[in-house]
Amino acid sequence: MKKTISLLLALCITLCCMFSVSAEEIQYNGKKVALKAAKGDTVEVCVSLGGVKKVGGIHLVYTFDSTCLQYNSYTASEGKALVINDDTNELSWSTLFNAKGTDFDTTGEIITFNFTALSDISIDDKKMTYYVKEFFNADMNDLPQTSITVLSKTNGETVIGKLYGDANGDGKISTSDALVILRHSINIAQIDESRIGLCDVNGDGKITANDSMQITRYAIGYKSNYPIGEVY
Ligand SMILES: [Ca+2]
Ligand SMILES: [Ca+2]
Repeated sequence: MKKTISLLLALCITLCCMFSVSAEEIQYNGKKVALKAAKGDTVEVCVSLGGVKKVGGIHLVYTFDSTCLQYNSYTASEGKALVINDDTNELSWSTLFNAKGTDFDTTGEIITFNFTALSDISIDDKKMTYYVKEFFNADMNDLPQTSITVLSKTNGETVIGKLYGDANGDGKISTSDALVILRHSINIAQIDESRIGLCDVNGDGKITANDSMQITRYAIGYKSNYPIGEVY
């Protein structure tokens, strides 16, 4: 019975989402990179891009805590410049893609920064952030399609970060998370205490069906104005 109610609610949410598309803005301000390492570990920070059609280029800036991370080198399949500002501990990377208007899409890692951990780093620490300083020759209407994914690997193993909206803790955002939140909001089941903080994705201080709906929208492919899928 509970399962049937849940499925019906999930179906309602999905249908609502399909008829409520709105213009959404791109927001890339100081996103946290999930890191987890022990002193001496090799830490790689890998960047992937998707949907960059009609974007001429991109300039990303990373800020990191140099007391616990030592920058070593980078490898890039695309890239024109890398500047390290020692005063601010900023790594800067720019690339120029194909001319505006041509189809260009890339999957996989396009640049990887290599670090050594100088001390232990917990998954909850905020030791590195990144933001997009500039898009070159970009059509603003196309930017909402552009996705930037930054993952870290410690000794070759991908670090699974705590993500906003990941109510079931599997490291991904899916409609299952929306269902977990919906069940919690109507008191059918409780969310694990360690993940409660991830579930108020619209930031209104409550966990409600609206959080569930926002996650469903995200999971079925809509960009969100809320930090769903971002590292907590
Ligand atoms: Ca999940
Ligand atoms: Ca909420």
